[in-house]
Amino acid sequence: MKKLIISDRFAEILSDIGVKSVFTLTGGHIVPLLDSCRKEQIEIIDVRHEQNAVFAAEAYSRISGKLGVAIVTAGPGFMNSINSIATAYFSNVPLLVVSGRHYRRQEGKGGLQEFNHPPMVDEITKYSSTISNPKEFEQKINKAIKSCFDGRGGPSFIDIPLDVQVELINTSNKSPEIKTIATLKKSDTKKILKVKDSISKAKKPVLLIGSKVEGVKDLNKFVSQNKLPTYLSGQARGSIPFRSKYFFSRSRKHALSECDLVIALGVDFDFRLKYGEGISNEAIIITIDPDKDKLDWNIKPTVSINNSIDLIVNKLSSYTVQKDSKEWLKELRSVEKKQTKLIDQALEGYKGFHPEEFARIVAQYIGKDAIVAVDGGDIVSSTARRLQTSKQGWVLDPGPFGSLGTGPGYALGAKVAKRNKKVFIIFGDGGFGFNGFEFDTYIRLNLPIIGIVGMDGVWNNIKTFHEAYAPGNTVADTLGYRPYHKYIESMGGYGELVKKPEDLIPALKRADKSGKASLINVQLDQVVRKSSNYDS
Ligand SMILES: Cc1ncc(C[n+]2csc(CCOP(=O)(O)OP(=O)(O)O)c2C)c(N)n1
Ligand SMILES: [Mg+2]
Repeated sequence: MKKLIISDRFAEILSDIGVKSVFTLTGGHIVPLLDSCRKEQIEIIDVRHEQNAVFAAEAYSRISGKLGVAIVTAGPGFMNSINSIATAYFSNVPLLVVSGRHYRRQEGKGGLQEFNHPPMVDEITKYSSTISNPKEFEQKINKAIKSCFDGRGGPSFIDIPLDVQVELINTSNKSPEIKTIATLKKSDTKKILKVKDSISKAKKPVLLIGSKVEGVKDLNKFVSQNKLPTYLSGQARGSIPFRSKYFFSRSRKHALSECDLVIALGVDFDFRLKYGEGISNEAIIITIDPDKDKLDWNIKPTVSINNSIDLIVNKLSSYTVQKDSKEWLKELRSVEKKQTKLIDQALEGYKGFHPEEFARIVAQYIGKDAIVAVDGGDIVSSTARRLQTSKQGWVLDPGPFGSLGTGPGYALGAKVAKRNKKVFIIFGDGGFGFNGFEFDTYIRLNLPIIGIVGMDGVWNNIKTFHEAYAPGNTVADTLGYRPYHKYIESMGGYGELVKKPEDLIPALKRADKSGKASLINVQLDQVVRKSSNYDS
């Protein structure tokens, strides 16, 4: 037993569970917490908007596999973080948000920034609570941290009154165990044999990979051994190599309507999969998910296994199945080719700077081995589809909550987690406007993150939808062309405007060479494309 003030014990726990960096924007209600992190030699990364502290903590968690932690001040600081907490919740990312809180003796008196935070985030956290009694600290912080890893994982929230942060407590030195070791249940073994049997009988199998496949060691072996055409959700990008002959991205609709078997690993059958409605009635559906509620969300699975994906895939990949998928793979490959041709046709003989051309060049430049945050509408969907990332989870997209503004925070968290890796952000010009001011943080902290803005002068993704709703009468859809690059330059970063496709790669090379936080602002034509998803 030893005596520590609560904020010191808090920092000690973070250290014990491997947290090396925390993200924050300062405020009077969190000074003791920040001071204790400093004493514990935890790196403190301070940003310009609390939203980005939490987005950064999310990316830190996704990229490093450690718990992401954000510390925000009471009242408005907390309020600013809510969108990001929701984003992490819907993307199932383990994350601890800690907020300061007014003195206990001021409760109900209208003190500065007095607010009862936990009820606001109950809906979007695994656990949320106030630590008002110092004696409850160990138990509550343990519960908050452990809850982050429940099921698929998600954010937890605690707030600690300023006076409680400096209370002395007796502590036992025991910090929470954050990783539980998954074990096979009896019923799982039977189900695994059923899955194996279904795979061997299937003539037209499809593998869908959603989230929670980070660290699934035998995924590639499982895919190639069973010759499974595989489709990845945004968050699963890089789970199988871009060049794998089982990697497919443009034929999913066709595959699902024609298949006889769907294996879904950590998949949400939400709007992104048309609520499961496009799946052939003949298909056997197998769902494997650490989150029980997701096993039959919008679908009726034939077999469902509620366990760690790593464990189940490991067992499944110990079987060798003889099967011939040649015809099926050929069929899907030809659908992919047709789709690619359709997109590329738009570029044939095109005179200006088409967004698809931007997507092609940017994806080519970024290559396989960089982390990419994506933040925008149409420009992001076109570019993300072409990215060749072959590292699990290294495309950081906002997930199903679909918030704009995630890019700067995500890139920051990723760069802090992996300093020696290149980190890019692909922005729409709309997306850039939300949190582009974080470039100041990159400049201050000397982080050479490269942003690329696809500047088409409009909120294109919504303009397209609006145009279909009220042809010729769209409103609130115009941004115009702006010198975003000059703003970065004026702050001490590197910036360039690019207007021609052939100038883009040289500009990116110069940005890279500058070693500075950079923004390449790419002026594109405004081209109507159908990518919105509001009608289903
Ligand atoms: C915080 C937030 N506000 C509004 C939206 C609605 N929205 C989705 S896409 C989009 C347009 C994005 O424009 P831009 O980033 O310029 O990309 P473009 O579609 O023009 O390529 C908007 C406004 C959103 N998703 N998130
Ligand atoms: Mg735009």
